[in-house]
Amino acid sequence: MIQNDNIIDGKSLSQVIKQEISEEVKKIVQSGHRAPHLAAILIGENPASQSYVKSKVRSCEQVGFRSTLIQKEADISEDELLELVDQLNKNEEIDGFIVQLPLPKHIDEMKVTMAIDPEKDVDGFHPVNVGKMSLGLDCFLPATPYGIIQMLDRYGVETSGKQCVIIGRSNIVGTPMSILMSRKMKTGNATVTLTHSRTQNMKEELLRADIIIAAIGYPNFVTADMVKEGAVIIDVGINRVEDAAAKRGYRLVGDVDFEACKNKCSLITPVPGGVGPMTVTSLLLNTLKARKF
Ligand code: L34
Repeated sequence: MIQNDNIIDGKSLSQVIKQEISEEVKKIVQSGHRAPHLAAILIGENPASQSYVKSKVRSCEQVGFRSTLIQKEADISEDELLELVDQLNKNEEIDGFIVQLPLPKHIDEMKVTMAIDPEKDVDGFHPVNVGKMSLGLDCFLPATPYGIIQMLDRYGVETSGKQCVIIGRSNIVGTPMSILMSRKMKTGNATVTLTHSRTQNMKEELLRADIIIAAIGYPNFVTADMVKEGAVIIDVGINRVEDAAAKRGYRLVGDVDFEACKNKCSLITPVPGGVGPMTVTSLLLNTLKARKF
């Protein structure tokens, strides 16, 4: 990657990886096979979910994948959704699929996740994939953590023996990230601290960190006084903050006070253009992996 500042450019890196994926797709198609095919189920009208799923579909087109978007009203019953999942499990034309979260309150997210065939679970959310990840077995890694690992790897961030402090213990980011960063492998071997809402002395914990991974969904939570000189900062937060001056009426801010922290750290991911695009690209990598012959 071309580097002329201390920004980890997730948008550019995702373009590079998409280019690599499209080369693979060309080879698949040239050898007479059909291209990988991703399906996405989108329930309801959540604007953020709509925008993320749209970006996933657009990215499929960019790399030559087939994609199918299934949109349903927010009042769909849990049984209907489970039926839809079952159809996708059985559809041999579809290699992998996702159910975009969050789901409406009357639907049990874990029940739906557990209904997905683990071999088509390109989000890596099914307990079988989470279990395999914990044991270091081959599996689908959840897209956001997978994207972060690739950013650290391709920007040459040394993680072995480093202090990594993660903020947030969600099933889709904080918890899997803590497992991956402590694994005995390249871009792993870190000493991991998983902090959360009950953590005492958050500032003290963060000041020890060589690598900070912020995933709490609280705008500008990490301020410059909480960051050690030279630390690497990965900002997973995508918070919509009202802004009358902005075109869409809001702007996106991360969990980190970017402007203040960027002068103190050695590397930092921006929001937007950091972890978000890498999440989408990692989903494509999982779908490529799911394509079986
Ligand atoms: N099932 N649900 C399922 N799988 C996922 O992997 C997700 N996630 C998270 C929410 N729910 C999910 C996503 O897709 C978050 N997420 C996601 C995907 C893409 C982006 C952000 C979050 C993204 O592209 N962000 C852009 C800005 C987008 C905008 O303008 O709103 C960025 O540059 O950060």
